Amino acid sequence: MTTRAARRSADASRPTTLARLRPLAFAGVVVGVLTVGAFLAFGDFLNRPATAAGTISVQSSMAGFTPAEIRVKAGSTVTLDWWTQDAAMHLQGGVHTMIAPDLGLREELAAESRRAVVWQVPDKPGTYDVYCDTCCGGKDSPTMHGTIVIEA
Ligand SMILES: [Cu+2]
Repeated sequence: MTTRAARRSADASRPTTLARLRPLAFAGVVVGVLTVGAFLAFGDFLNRPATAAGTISVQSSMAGFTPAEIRVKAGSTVTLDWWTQDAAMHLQGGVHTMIAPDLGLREELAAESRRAVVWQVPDKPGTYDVYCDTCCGGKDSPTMHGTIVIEA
């Protein structure tokens, strides 16, 4: 056995304080990372305002519409509980928009606000495009598009 190998094996059999603390530090880092990850993943969900029965909660953000697909019944009246946490400085005119030309839908939502949009759904079953044209590239950005599905 060389001197160096002997020293290494002696060190391994006699853990230092640092070596004993290492698993603890690692566990702390893991818990921290998971906590941050969970917050990022569920933060929107936790902050989401409670929605009354029969209404559809729709969030506008820099990620587009959430949910990206809104399903409604043809000829029904629905209430969209529409909200955003975005600040005015990020939005043209200080608003998000919800535009579906084929459905006669054109609404605005002020920054950091929430409003109910009572919408008489046209009796036109099908799948329609809806978009926001006041942020993040607007109509030209795929991210700013959502889908409205009108079920028969
Ligand atoms: Cu927008």
